[in-house]
Amino acid sequence: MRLSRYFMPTLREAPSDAQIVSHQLMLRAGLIRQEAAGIYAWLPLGLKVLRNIEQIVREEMNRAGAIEVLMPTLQLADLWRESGRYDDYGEEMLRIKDRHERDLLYGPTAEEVITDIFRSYVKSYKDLPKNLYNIQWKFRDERRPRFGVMRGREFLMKDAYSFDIDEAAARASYNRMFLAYLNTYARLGLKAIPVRADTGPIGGDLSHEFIILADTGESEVFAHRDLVEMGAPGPDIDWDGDLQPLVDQRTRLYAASDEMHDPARFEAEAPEDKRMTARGIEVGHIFYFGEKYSKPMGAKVAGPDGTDRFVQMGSYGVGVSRLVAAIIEASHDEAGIIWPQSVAPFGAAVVNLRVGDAAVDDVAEQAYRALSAAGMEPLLDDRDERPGAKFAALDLVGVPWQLIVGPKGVAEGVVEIKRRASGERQTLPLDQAVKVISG
Ligand code: 5CA
Repeated sequence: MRLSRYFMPTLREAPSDAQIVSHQLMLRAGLIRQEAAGIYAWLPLGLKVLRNIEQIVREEMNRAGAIEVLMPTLQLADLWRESGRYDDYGEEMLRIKDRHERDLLYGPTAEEVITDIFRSYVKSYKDLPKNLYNIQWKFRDERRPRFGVMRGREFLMKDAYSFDIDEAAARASYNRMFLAYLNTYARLGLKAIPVRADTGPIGGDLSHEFIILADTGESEVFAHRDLVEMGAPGPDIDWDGDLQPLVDQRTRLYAASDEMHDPARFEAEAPEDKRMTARGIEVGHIFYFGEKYSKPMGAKVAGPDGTDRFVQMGSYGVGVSRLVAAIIEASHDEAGIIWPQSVAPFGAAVVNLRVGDAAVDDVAEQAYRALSAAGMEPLLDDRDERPGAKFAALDLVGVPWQLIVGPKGVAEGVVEIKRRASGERQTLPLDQAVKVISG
């Protein structure tokens, strides 16, 4: 992409109502624009990052055996009357009437819709287990939308729903999601801590939140340090095998959010030097709730003995749009965003320091083509701007590498590369520079 033709509206100053650094940087770097309280338009750069995160979430869901569907944003109120949640959900639900005076709502989550789909088709235990997910916009009319996309009203969620014949099988489904979540966050460059959680309006008796540490987070977490340091299980585990030991290894170490915290247990289970109290951002939440929806909505399958039973369900949410902000909270400096390579909107930027100088333009074009050929999806800063302004903009938007082409280097047959995360610089011939960047 040539920056001279792109749409990357950066701002010198963040609007004064942006309180946390991720919100300030998302506005300044031209990732989002507020359209109404808690409702945002995604500008080109923000959309690229959102799509990259979405794709990693999708790949890890698929790897764990979940199957993608796409449910509508608008749902029939009648389905929610069946589950009993239509009245319970309260003011957070955006209620809409169509021209036939039928009650609709903008889905805040999709347990009812997926249960309706499931009950229409699946009739036998032989078709289980099933895990269906979608990545779709949700709406919750939050009382206090704030911090940009961190707590929006309209937000993108990955929500998965598992269906099993009995509790043991449902726990196996829960375990697959538990571990898939850890792998997902690791690929996003984040260290996520699974903590025991309250189930809230989703209901059920087994639940974990996934929290990444950040001072600006809305949740307080109490955790054993060994859990914080423990890595993700990695993609090569036996997804059809017994995952309980891998889950137990993590859940036996103390970790709780504020609502579930038990100070006496914390002290008993974690020695003083291992006790960590910190703030964090909830980037995922998983629930096992058994028959909570299948029973009132009549989602039954025939068991091996021929008698019908209600399916055991769980649901599993990832805050995809919130993750854009969460990654920035975890990875930025004074100059701007530092994207992990896996979600970066562009892999590298070629900075032409003297646009219009034939020799410099030529090397910049060569660099751009070589990085494109290496699959780096580069940005070419071919704007007629001062070098300082170019560096400031590229540091702000957080492209992981800058490849800098100036007249002096060109005369000597070299270019300079700078790694955004560390600021480390190297001067190299172009072909080697491309190798280092795409390495
Ligand atoms: N049905 C379940 C799981 S599919 C559910 O709705 N869970 S949830 O309420 O915990 O939401 C899942 C995730 O969505 C949360 O962990 C959070 O990361 C994200 N999320 C929730 N509310 C918002 C919001 N207002 N703005 C941005 N992200 C949100």
